[in-house]
Amino acid sequence: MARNEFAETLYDSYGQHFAIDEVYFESRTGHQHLLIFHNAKFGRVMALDGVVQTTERDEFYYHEMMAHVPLFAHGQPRRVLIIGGGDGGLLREVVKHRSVEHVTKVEIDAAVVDMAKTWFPDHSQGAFDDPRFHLVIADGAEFVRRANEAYDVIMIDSTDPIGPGEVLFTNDFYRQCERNLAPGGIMVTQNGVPFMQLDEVRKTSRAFRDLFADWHFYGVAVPTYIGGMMTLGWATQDAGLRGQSLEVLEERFKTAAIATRYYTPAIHRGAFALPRFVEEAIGK
Ligand code: AG3
Repeated sequence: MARNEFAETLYDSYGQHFAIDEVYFESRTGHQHLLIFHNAKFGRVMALDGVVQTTERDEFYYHEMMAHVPLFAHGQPRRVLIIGGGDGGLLREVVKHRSVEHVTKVEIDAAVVDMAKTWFPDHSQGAFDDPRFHLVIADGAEFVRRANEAYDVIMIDSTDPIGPGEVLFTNDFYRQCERNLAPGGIMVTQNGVPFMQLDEVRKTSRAFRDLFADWHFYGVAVPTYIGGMMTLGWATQDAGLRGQSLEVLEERFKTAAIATRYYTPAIHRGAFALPRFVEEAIGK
């Protein structure tokens, strides 16, 4: 393939470029444009519609923070729902928790799951074959509208709100998720890089305000989600879970004996401290 550079198209006047050593896969899947290539610094890279979704080298920042913050804050998560996350990296972290008995993952694009199994085996590390795991290929918004479940944690591992991911940022979608949470349940969301996408966090905060007794955002600076830290949304009816003490988190983390490369209980606590401009945008 006569192509040796990938230029991300997420932002108009600023962006990141990757040298491509080799293109492994490229296609229009029916839902989106999928590209998988190799880069010397980041290893295998997956882009959807011109936007980097995940890379072998830095995926652990995002997947560990999206999984372990709600799961350790909850304490006894048994039922987990993942919307999106076709690459399986988030699922890998979720199934490390022994209390989890059931994980459903709803992915709109079967091609992403298939190609991730082929090209990103280190993301899922066998998690797609875990007996607790159920894969549903469907529209996530449709799924939660029809579902009548009680999940302990719902994780929205979405693309940006452009194309198939757009509906996963609407008030109605968040309302349907809330309806499918068990008492003490927590929802976490991918909410963009606030320096670049402040409106996303602002819009989501307005929706959360109407629906949840306790909501906030927490940060993680993922190298290939350029523009500084990304915000992940936090929403629950249980106001005690966000402030879980360091002692409790340390104890749970130790007992779980889960090996991490980014997550620590101290980072968990600190991640909820937000820059002033983000606090202002979300009205706190
Ligand atoms: N989905 C989040 C990609 C967000 C990219 N957005 C951005 N850089 N603003 C990742 C899927 C990983 N499982």
